[in-house]
Amino acid sequence: MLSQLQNQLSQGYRLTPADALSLFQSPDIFALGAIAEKTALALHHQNVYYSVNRHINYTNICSIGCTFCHFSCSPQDPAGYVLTPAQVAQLASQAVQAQATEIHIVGGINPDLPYDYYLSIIKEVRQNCPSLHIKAFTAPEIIDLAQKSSQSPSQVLAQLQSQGLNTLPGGGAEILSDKYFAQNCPKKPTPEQWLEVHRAAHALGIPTNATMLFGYQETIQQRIDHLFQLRDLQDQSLTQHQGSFQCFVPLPYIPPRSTTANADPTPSIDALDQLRTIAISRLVLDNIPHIKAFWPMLGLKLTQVALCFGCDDIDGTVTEYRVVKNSDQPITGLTIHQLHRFICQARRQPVLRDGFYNPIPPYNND
Ligand code: V47
Repeated sequence: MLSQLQNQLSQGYRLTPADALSLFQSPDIFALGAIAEKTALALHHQNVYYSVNRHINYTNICSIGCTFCHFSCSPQDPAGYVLTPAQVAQLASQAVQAQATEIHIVGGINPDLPYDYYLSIIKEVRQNCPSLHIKAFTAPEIIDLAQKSSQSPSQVLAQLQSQGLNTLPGGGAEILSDKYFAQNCPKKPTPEQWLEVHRAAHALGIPTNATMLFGYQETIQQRIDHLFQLRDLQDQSLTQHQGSFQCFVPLPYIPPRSTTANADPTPSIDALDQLRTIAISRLVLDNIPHIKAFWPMLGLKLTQVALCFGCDDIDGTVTEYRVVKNSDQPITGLTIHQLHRFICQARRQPVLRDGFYNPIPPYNND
């Protein structure tokens, strides 16, 4: 199958779910990777996109309790925190001083935070940082806001947009399967609600991202179904709406620190499975322009390899990352210089981008 696939794809053939299953079963990881790499090169040439950005988590208090999440804590937990909108805006201003062009703001589903709190975050960041790209709030947060304000997700999105929201991040999709959600995150807004929020955002002209959490309890068939649901929604959005998915972000499951530190040195999800999943994502999602290797979760070494398996984006400098940890401290960011060197080592061209993937003239830092 792999020997013919490259030709078929170049003639516009679209993979079927059965094709994707055979690719997951194929032992030839390098042939698969080469096809995904060619596909990415045809779309983006040598370019690898990055942003100067900061991830801000305004609260870790969450009432949802997903079994895979080691970031959140219950409303009663003393380790819980909430940043005020002014504190979020201050972090955003600091990021701008450090040349950031994009901010990624997400948090837990905190029952004590009122609707106005979220509007104030966007409003205050926008007032303090007029030209900063604001990517904020996952689909479950938008559903929570709709419930808090007795509005539809579309009305909430329109209000956030009017305050200065630019795009939505892709979190909260996990594996888009009712059965998976019932097992691992029964209190979370459903897969259909996740799709509804992204559909509504696209209808309002708000571009969004999509994630897939893989390597945690799901079957290969569920991964495939997830990818095809995204491809179907994107087909609709591209024909009917102004907005669409800009980027797909495959997120490998990271176990809690205590598990990482135990006697078993083998990772819970193997590197080849991660690369295979990334390559197949590139091939199935033929209508989503960018595939992101999110280095805080993939790790830097595998991120570099992922650039040869279909990825063309590595998120950015990040500054700090709290959702998963590789020590007791948050993951700290990379400098622009480090990102450049890292991308060049993979024989790719670093391209600083804005939040809509427009290239920004690079800083003179080589
Ligand atoms: O929705 C939670 C996942 C997501 C774990 O849109 C975990 O550009 C691995 O969505 N191991 C949040 N993953 C992160 C996210 C994201 C990250 C980077 C860029 C973008 C983007 C989006 O992280 C959650 C969940 O699916 N997650 N726990 C874990 N232990």
